[in-house]
Amino acid sequence: MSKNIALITGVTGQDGSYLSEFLMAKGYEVHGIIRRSSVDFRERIAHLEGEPNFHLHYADLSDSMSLVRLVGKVQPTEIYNLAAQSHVQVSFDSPEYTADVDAVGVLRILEAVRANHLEKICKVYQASTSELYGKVEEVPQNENTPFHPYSPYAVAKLYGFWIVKEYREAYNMFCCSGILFNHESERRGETFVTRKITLAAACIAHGKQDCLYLGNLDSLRDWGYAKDYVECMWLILQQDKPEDFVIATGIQHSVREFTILAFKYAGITLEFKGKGLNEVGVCIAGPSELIGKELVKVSEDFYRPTDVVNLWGDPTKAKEKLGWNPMTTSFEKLVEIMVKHDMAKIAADNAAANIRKTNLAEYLEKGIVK
Ligand code: NAP
Ligand code: F7E
Repeated sequence: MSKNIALITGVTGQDGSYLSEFLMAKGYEVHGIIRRSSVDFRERIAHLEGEPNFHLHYADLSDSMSLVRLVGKVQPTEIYNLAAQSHVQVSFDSPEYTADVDAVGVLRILEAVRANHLEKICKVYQASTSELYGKVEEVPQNENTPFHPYSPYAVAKLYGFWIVKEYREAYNMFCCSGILFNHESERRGETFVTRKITLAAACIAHGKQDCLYLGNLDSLRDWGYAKDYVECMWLILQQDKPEDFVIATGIQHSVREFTILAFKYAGITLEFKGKGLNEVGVCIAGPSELIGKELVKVSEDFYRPTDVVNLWGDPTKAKEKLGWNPMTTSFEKLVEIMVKHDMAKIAADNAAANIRKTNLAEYLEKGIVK
């Protein structure tokens, strides 16, 4: 039997790291694309480096020659195109770069497969997004809901969705999009709202931060666990025919609800008062020094020129055709996992800082450091 060889773009990201673990456990040879950086951004995959079935290569989604060369060298049987400028708010500040990577980057991957004559051998998964529904035209959203992208990120991802469909029809390629709703984890980037909240709840509980500033608290999302979602990416490529799928939990919560629950797991009970920019989250139970304090405030800085406020996915097709269970990890469990992780991280950072302080005091006393 021929070997399964996966090429993952975006391997250093949240999803890329979980997908690498998932595929390696299935016996795949995994190749990942990394970019040169002056600092080390490989902490999510550091534990995989050195494994005999895990290989990293320099390439960039904005550099078509690097992709053509790499696809030719690796000869993948499956490509998972997860690389993207993935932050919606950042896409308003860097719209051209976002379009280059998130839209044209998809085309470059498909063309790299064609240039190497691998159309019949290599399947392609494209990381599409619920942001395509944007200013939503119906709730909940399924595979037939019309798209209405509402940010430069979403517009770029819409091109990616359509070019995948076009290459499927024009060249008979096995290429599909997973329309994934928000999925989070303890590996989530620290500027996405969930991780920003869980880290802040942990810092505030440990006395390392006074207040958390957020934007739109009313925004509604269908949040799942990233570790559960990478299984769907693989399942989508194991079907007999290439199709697009919505991946979601089917349950919706607001940013405010996420915040209340995260603080609860950090031992702090919050009550929200006021409206709009004047809304605050006040501590009504928890550590005595925090009682009565305004721990959450709203800042205009985190409002977006256009914001997507009502995402709610319908995972019926994924349940029926992929046999996938969207309820493996509940919303409550997801928030608990993230807060527990961040409480332990901040406690460990504190302990390390204390050791450094003690060492420094000792060195100063001994005259080793001046
Ligand atoms: P993430 O943590 O932000 O990771 C993005 C990855 O893309 C990183 O590995 C990054 O590399 C890489 N990348 C960015 N620009 C690149 C370029 N020009 N060339 C090569 N690599 C590049 O994102 P994620 O949450 O794992 O999401 C994975 C994919 O799913 C993305 O396409 C995202 O848009 C999409 N998506 C995510 C969600 C979600 O809720 N997480 C939902 C729907 C769709 P560096 O480490 O070098 O920056
Ligand atoms: O925002 C609101 C914000 O940045 C969620 C990406 O993975 O999922 C992600 O995009 C909501 C928005 O994720 C803050 O206005 C309030 O309504 O966590 P987020 P996102 O924009 O939904 C989709 C599916 C992707 O495809 C993307 O790649 O929360 N919000 N206050 C805030 N958001 C942030 N970041 N920071 C705040 O302070």
